[in-house]
Amino acid sequence: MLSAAEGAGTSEDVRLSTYQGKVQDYFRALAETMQRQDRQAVTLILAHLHIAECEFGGGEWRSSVFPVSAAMLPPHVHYIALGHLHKPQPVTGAKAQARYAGSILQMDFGEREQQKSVCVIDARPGKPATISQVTLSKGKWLLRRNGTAEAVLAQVADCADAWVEAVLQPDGSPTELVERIRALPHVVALRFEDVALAEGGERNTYRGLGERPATDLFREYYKTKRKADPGPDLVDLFARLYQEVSTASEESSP
Ligand SMILES: [Mn+2]
Repeated sequence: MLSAAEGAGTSEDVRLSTYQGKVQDYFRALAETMQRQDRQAVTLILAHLHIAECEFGGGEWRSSVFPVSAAMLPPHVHYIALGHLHKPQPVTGAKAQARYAGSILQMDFGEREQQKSVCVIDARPGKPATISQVTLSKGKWLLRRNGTAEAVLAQVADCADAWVEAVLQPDGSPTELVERIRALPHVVALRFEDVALAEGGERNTYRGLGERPATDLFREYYKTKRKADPGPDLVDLFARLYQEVSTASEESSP
């Protein structure tokens, strides 16, 4: 919606309000057109939007879409089907029935607790649409399992209907056991728990090599590899991923 020329040389705030203004104009024009045309028509809107009041699933590419308010969605429409957020949810602040059906698969280990579903919309002229949510039961789940290598191996050995992230306690488990877990075809990630976090210690964002922030270390590494400084977007992305990985063992319970 924003041309390169509109985005170039402007601040993030200006780009955000330009985008929001365009979304609002677009929906106004759409609503007017619908009003002028057949009043007995079934009206549906499909949009790829980030509604600010809604919740992320976890695996979305967060920086790629500006947020807009639910209040911008037009009224007098049977149903507004939204995409972008992976968590299935209704849009409560909208003036028409609006929902994110959500992704049909768990796209990230952060979405591992989410029951995925699809929506069936029954819309007829002159009546409110009815929405039924259908739970999806096929496909592979994402699971995270924590514990000693022995315990994790026992739990995940026959989890063939899931993709598993194994988070092992760094308790000096025999390498042979760790390698057996790693070799399981459905174990897609294996890492060791952070001891300080597991024991409820203060999270130190700067842990690692000395006392230097991870982003500094990343900048230095990038420079040695590419002979140039990383762009601010890349550093932001790194910081976000680093943060996610650093907090991952905090949110999981054994
Ligand atoms: Mn998207």
